[in-house]
Amino acid sequence: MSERILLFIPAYNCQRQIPRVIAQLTPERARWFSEVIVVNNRATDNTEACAIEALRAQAVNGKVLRNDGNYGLGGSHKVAFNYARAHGFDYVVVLHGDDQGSVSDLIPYLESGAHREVDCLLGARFARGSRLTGYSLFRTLGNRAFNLLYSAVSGRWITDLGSGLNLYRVSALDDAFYLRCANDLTFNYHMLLRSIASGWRIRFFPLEWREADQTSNVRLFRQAMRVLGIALAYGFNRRSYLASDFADHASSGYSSTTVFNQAASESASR
Ligand SMILES: Nc1nc2c(ncn2[C@@H]2O[C@H](COP(=O)(O)OP(=O)(O)O)[C@@H](O)[C@H]2O)c(=O)[nH]1
Ligand SMILES: [Mg+2]
Repeated sequence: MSERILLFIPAYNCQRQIPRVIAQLTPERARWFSEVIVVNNRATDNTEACAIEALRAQAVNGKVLRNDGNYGLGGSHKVAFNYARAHGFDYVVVLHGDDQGSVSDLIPYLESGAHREVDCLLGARFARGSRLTGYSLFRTLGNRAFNLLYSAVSGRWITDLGSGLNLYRVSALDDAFYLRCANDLTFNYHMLLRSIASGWRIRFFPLEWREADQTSNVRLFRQAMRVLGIALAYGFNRRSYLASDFADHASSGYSSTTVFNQAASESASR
Protein backbone atom coordinates (compact mmCIF):
# COMPACT_ATOMS: atom_id res chain seq x y z
CA MET A 1 0.00 0.00 0.00
CA SER A 2 1.73 3.13 -1.16
CA GLU A 3 -0.78 5.69 0.09
CA ARG A 4 0.71 9.01 1.06
CA ILE A 5 -0.47 10.79 4.18
CA LEU A 6 0.51 14.38 4.94
CA LEU A 7 0.58 15.52 8.57
CA PHE A 8 -0.29 19.21 8.81
CA ILE A 9 0.40 21.04 12.07
CA PRO A 10 -1.08 24.57 12.22
CA ALA A 11 0.93 26.71 14.59
CA TYR A 12 0.47 30.18 15.99
CA ASN A 13 2.07 31.44 19.19
CA CYS A 14 2.55 28.00 20.65
CA GLN A 15 6.28 27.99 21.35
CA ARG A 16 5.87 26.00 24.55
CA GLN A 17 3.64 23.33 23.06
CA ILE A 18 4.96 22.82 19.51
CA PRO A 19 8.07 20.88 20.67
CA ARG A 20 5.78 18.46 22.52
CA VAL A 21 3.54 18.02 19.47
CA ILE A 22 6.52 17.21 17.26
CA ALA A 23 7.92 14.93 19.97
CA GLN A 24 4.72 12.87 19.63
CA LEU A 25 6.19 11.66 16.32
CA THR A 26 8.05 8.62 17.59
CA PRO A 27 9.28 6.38 14.76
CA GLU A 28 6.26 4.04 15.10
CA ARG A 29 3.86 6.97 14.70
CA ALA A 30 5.92 8.95 12.19
CA ARG A 31 6.03 6.03 9.76
CA TRP A 32 2.38 6.70 8.88
CA PHE A 33 3.24 10.10 7.45
CA SER A 34 5.15 10.63 4.22
CA GLU A 35 5.71 14.23 5.20
CA VAL A 36 5.06 16.64 8.06
CA ILE A 37 4.40 20.33 7.47
CA VAL A 38 4.24 22.86 10.26
CA VAL A 39 2.38 25.91 8.97
CA ASN A 40 3.50 28.96 10.90
CA ASN A 41 0.69 31.46 10.66
CA ARG A 42 3.07 34.34 11.36
CA ALA A 43 3.48 33.66 15.04
CA THR A 44 4.86 36.58 17.02
CA ASP A 45 6.74 34.36 19.48
CA ASN A 46 9.43 31.71 18.91
CA THR A 47 7.06 29.09 17.50
CA GLU A 48 8.95 28.84 14.22
CA ALA A 49 12.44 28.36 15.71
CA CYS A 50 11.07 25.89 18.25
CA ALA A 51 9.35 23.89 15.49
CA ILE A 52 12.54 23.75 13.43
CA GLU A 53 14.62 22.61 16.38
CA ALA A 54 12.09 19.92 17.26
CA LEU A 55 11.84 18.66 13.66
CA ARG A 56 15.63 18.33 13.49
CA ALA A 57 15.46 15.82 16.31
CA GLN A 58 12.97 13.60 14.44
CA ALA A 59 13.48 11.19 11.58
CA VAL A 60 10.77 12.73 9.41
CA ASN A 61 10.47 14.47 6.09
CA GLY A 62 9.58 17.77 7.62
CA LYS A 63 8.99 21.30 6.42
CA VAL A 64 8.09 24.55 8.05
CA LEU A 65 5.98 26.82 5.85
CA ARG A 66 5.54 30.43 6.87
CA ASN A 67 2.33 31.99 5.62
CA ASP A 68 2.95 35.15 3.60
CA GLY A 69 0.20 36.83 5.63
CA ASN A 70 -1.76 35.92 8.74
CA TYR A 71 -4.54 33.84 7.20
CA GLY A 72 -6.13 32.62 10.42
CA LEU A 73 -6.54 28.97 11.37
CA GLY A 74 -8.95 28.41 8.47
CA GLY A 75 -6.58 30.08 6.02
CA SER A 76 -3.78 27.84 7.31
CA HIS A 77 -5.97 24.81 6.50
CA LYS A 78 -6.33 26.19 2.98
CA VAL A 79 -2.53 26.45 2.66
CA ALA A 80 -2.22 22.82 3.76
CA PHE A 81 -5.12 21.46 1.68
CA ASN A 82 -3.77 23.23 -1.42
CA TYR A 83 -0.35 21.76 -0.64
CA ALA A 84 -1.78 18.24 -0.22
CA ARG A 85 -3.60 18.46 -3.56
CA ALA A 86 -0.63 19.96 -5.41
CA HIS A 87 1.78 17.32 -4.10
CA GLY A 88 -0.33 14.25 -4.74
CA PHE A 89 -1.11 13.19 -1.18
CA ASP A 90 -3.97 10.77 -0.57
CA TYR A 91 -4.90 11.99 2.91
CA VAL A 92 -4.14 14.99 5.06
CA VAL A 93 -4.17 14.78 8.84
CA VAL A 94 -4.58 17.96 10.89
CA LEU A 95 -3.02 18.07 14.37
CA HIS A 96 -3.16 21.39 16.22
CA GLY A 97 0.19 22.80 17.25
CA ASP A 98 -0.82 23.60 20.81
CA ASP A 99 -0.66 20.01 22.08
CA GLN A 100 -4.26 19.60 23.20
CA GLY A 101 -4.65 16.31 21.36
CA SER A 102 -2.52 13.25 20.61
CA VAL A 103 -1.91 11.83 17.18
CA SER A 104 -1.89 8.40 18.84
CA ASP A 105 -5.70 8.63 19.11
CA LEU A 106 -5.95 8.54 15.31
CA ILE A 107 -3.35 5.90 14.52
CA PRO A 108 -5.50 2.85 15.39
CA TYR A 109 -7.90 3.98 12.65
CA LEU A 110 -5.04 4.16 10.15
CA GLU A 111 -3.93 0.70 11.29
CA SER A 112 -7.37 -0.77 10.75
CA GLY A 113 -7.79 1.01 7.41
CA ALA A 114 -10.88 2.91 8.63
CA HIS A 115 -9.71 6.03 6.78
CA ARG A 116 -10.19 4.27 3.44
CA GLU A 117 -13.91 3.91 4.04
CA VAL A 118 -14.61 7.61 4.63
CA ASP A 119 -14.02 11.11 3.32
CA CYS A 120 -13.08 12.42 6.74
CA LEU A 121 -12.36 11.08 10.20
CA LEU A 122 -13.13 13.74 12.76
CA GLY A 123 -11.83 13.71 16.32
CA ALA A 124 -14.70 14.06 18.78
CA ARG A 125 -14.25 15.52 22.24
CA PHE A 126 -17.82 14.82 23.29
CA ALA A 127 -18.47 11.27 22.08
CA ARG A 128 -18.68 8.12 24.17
CA GLY A 129 -15.11 7.18 24.99
CA SER A 130 -13.73 10.74 24.73
CA ARG A 131 -11.63 12.03 27.61
CA LEU A 132 -11.55 15.70 28.57
CA THR A 133 -8.78 16.91 30.88
CA GLY A 134 -8.82 20.39 32.38
CA TYR A 135 -11.63 21.50 30.06
CA SER A 136 -14.07 23.80 31.83
CA LEU A 137 -17.64 22.69 32.45
CA PHE A 138 -18.81 25.91 30.82
CA ARG A 139 -17.02 25.14 27.56
CA THR A 140 -18.13 21.53 27.67
CA LEU A 141 -21.79 22.46 28.07
CA GLY A 142 -21.55 25.17 25.41
CA ASN A 143 -19.97 22.76 22.96
CA ARG A 144 -22.59 20.11 23.67
CA ALA A 145 -25.40 22.60 23.12
CA PHE A 146 -23.92 23.62 19.78
CA ASN A 147 -23.44 19.98 18.80
CA LEU A 148 -27.17 19.49 19.32
CA LEU A 149 -28.10 22.62 17.39
CA TYR A 150 -25.85 21.69 14.47
CA SER A 151 -27.18 18.11 14.53
CA ALA A 152 -30.72 19.51 14.31
CA VAL A 153 -30.03 21.86 11.40
CA SER A 154 -27.90 19.42 9.45
CA GLY A 155 -29.89 16.26 10.11
CA ARG A 156 -26.75 14.36 11.09
CA TRP A 157 -25.63 13.36 14.58
CA ILE A 158 -22.57 15.47 15.41
CA THR A 159 -20.31 14.80 18.39
CA ASP A 160 -17.82 17.59 17.70
CA LEU A 161 -17.95 20.70 15.54
CA GLY A 162 -14.21 20.94 15.23
CA SER A 163 -11.51 19.40 17.33
CA GLY A 164 -7.85 19.72 16.50
CA LEU A 165 -7.28 16.19 15.19
CA ASN A 166 -8.89 15.29 11.88
CA LEU A 167 -8.19 13.38 8.68
CA TYR A 168 -9.43 14.32 5.21
CA ARG A 169 -9.32 12.35 1.98
CA VAL A 170 -7.56 14.62 -0.50
CA SER A 171 -9.71 13.56 -3.47
CA ALA A 172 -12.77 14.71 -1.49
CA LEU A 173 -11.20 18.17 -1.32
CA ASP A 174 -11.15 18.45 -5.11
CA ASP A 175 -14.39 20.37 -5.38
CA ALA A 176 -12.62 22.92 -3.16
CA PHE A 177 -15.58 24.06 -1.10
CA TYR A 178 -13.06 24.47 1.72
CA LEU A 179 -11.89 27.65 -0.02
CA ARG A 180 -15.30 29.19 0.70
CA CYS A 181 -15.14 28.41 4.42
CA ALA A 182 -14.19 31.23 6.81
CA ASN A 183 -10.52 31.79 7.52
CA ASP A 184 -10.98 32.33 11.23
CA LEU A 185 -11.57 29.87 14.04
CA THR A 186 -15.03 28.99 12.64
CA PHE A 187 -13.46 27.19 9.67
CA ASN A 188 -14.31 23.73 10.98
CA TYR A 189 -17.98 24.58 11.53
CA HIS A 190 -18.28 25.62 7.90
CA MET A 191 -16.33 22.58 6.73
CA LEU A 192 -18.60 20.24 8.63
CA LEU A 193 -21.84 21.74 7.32
CA ARG A 194 -20.55 21.80 3.75
CA SER A 195 -19.23 18.28 3.93
CA ILE A 196 -22.58 17.04 5.26
CA ALA A 197 -24.38 18.94 2.47
CA SER A 198 -22.00 17.37 -0.08
CA GLY A 199 -22.85 13.88 1.12
CA TRP A 200 -19.40 13.12 2.49
CA ARG A 201 -18.91 9.91 4.44
CA ILE A 202 -18.05 11.28 7.86
CA ARG A 203 -16.94 9.27 10.85
CA PHE A 204 -16.30 10.68 14.31
CA PHE A 205 -13.83 9.01 16.65
CA PRO A 206 -13.36 9.68 20.37
CA LEU A 207 -10.17 11.32 21.56
CA GLU A 208 -8.47 12.81 24.55
CA TRP A 209 -8.44 16.61 24.70
CA ARG A 210 -6.48 18.45 27.32
CA GLU A 211 -6.20 22.02 28.47
CA ALA A 212 -3.06 22.56 30.53
CA ASP A 213 -0.66 25.39 29.63
CA GLN A 214 -2.48 26.33 26.40
CA THR A 215 -3.84 29.82 26.05
CA SER A 216 -6.93 29.62 23.91
CA ASN A 217 -7.27 32.60 21.63
CA VAL A 218 -10.98 32.00 21.28
CA ARG A 219 -13.07 34.87 22.58
CA LEU A 220 -15.91 32.79 23.80
CA PHE A 221 -18.86 35.15 23.48
CA ARG A 222 -17.91 36.41 20.04
CA GLN A 223 -17.16 32.91 18.86
CA ALA A 224 -20.51 31.65 20.24
CA MET A 225 -22.41 34.38 18.37
CA ARG A 226 -20.66 33.51 15.14
CA VAL A 227 -21.26 29.82 15.59
CA LEU A 228 -24.93 30.48 16.22
CA GLY A 229 -25.10 32.73 13.14
CA ILE A 230 -23.61 30.02 10.93
CA ALA A 231 -26.14 27.43 12.16
CA LEU A 232 -29.05 29.82 11.58
CA ALA A 233 -27.81 30.80 8.13
CA TYR A 234 -27.55 27.14 7.19
CA GLY A 235 -30.83 26.17 8.83
CA PHE A 236 -32.95 28.94 7.37
CA ASN A 237 -31.56 29.21 3.86
CA ARG A 238 -29.23 26.39 3.03
CA ARG A 239 -29.06 27.18 -0.67
CA SER A 240 -27.96 30.75 -0.09
CA TYR A 241 -25.53 29.65 2.64
CA LEU A 242 -23.91 27.11 0.33
CA ALA A 243 -23.61 29.68 -2.45
CA SER A 244 -21.88 32.17 -0.16
CA ASP A 245 -18.17 32.71 0.18
CA PHE A 246 -17.10 33.30 3.79
CA ALA A 247 -13.39 33.68 3.04
CA ASP A 248 -11.77 37.05 3.28
CA HIS A 249 -8.50 36.31 1.48
CA ALA A 250 -10.09 34.73 -1.55
CA SER A 251 -8.40 36.87 -4.15
CA SER A 252 -4.97 37.12 -2.55
CA GLY A 253 -4.39 33.36 -2.51
CA TYR A 254 -2.83 31.48 0.34
CA SER A 255 0.85 31.69 -0.46
CA SER A 256 3.56 30.62 1.94
CA THR A 257 7.34 30.41 2.03
CA THR A 258 9.24 27.25 2.93
CA VAL A 259 11.66 28.30 5.66
CA PHE A 260 12.86 24.81 6.63
CA ASN A 261 13.03 21.59 4.66
CA GLN A 262 14.46 18.34 5.94
CA ALA A 263 14.56 14.87 4.43
CA ALA A 264 14.19 12.10 7.00
CA SER A 265 17.68 10.85 6.20
CA GLU A 266 19.23 14.23 7.12
CA SER A 267 17.70 14.43 10.56
CA ALA A 268 19.71 14.21 13.75
CA SER A 269 18.29 10.95 14.93
CA ARG A 270 19.71 8.93 12.05
N1 LIG B 1 -6.06 31.39 17.45
C1 LIG B 1 -5.38 31.09 16.35
N2 LIG B 1 -4.84 29.87 16.25
C2 LIG B 1 -4.17 29.57 15.14
C3 LIG B 1 -4.01 30.51 14.08
N3 LIG B 1 -3.29 29.93 13.11
C4 LIG B 1 -3.00 28.70 13.54
N4 LIG B 1 -3.49 28.47 14.78
C5 LIG B 1 -3.38 27.22 15.55
O1 LIG B 1 -4.69 26.71 15.66
C6 LIG B 1 -4.87 25.99 16.86
C7 LIG B 1 -6.20 26.38 17.52
O2 LIG B 1 -6.22 27.64 18.11
P1 LIG B 1 -6.72 27.88 19.61
O3 LIG B 1 -6.62 29.33 19.84
O4 LIG B 1 -5.94 26.99 20.52
O5 LIG B 1 -8.25 27.44 19.59
P2 LIG B 1 -9.00 26.33 20.46
O6 LIG B 1 -8.09 25.18 20.68
O7 LIG B 1 -10.19 25.97 19.63
O8 LIG B 1 -9.36 26.98 21.75
C8 LIG B 1 -3.64 26.23 17.70
O9 LIG B 1 -2.85 25.05 17.62
C9 LIG B 1 -2.94 27.37 17.00
O10 LIG B 1 -1.53 27.20 17.13
C10 LIG B 1 -4.59 31.81 14.22
O11 LIG B 1 -4.50 32.67 13.37
N5 LIG B 1 -5.27 32.05 15.37
MG1 LIG C 1 -6.16 25.10 21.18
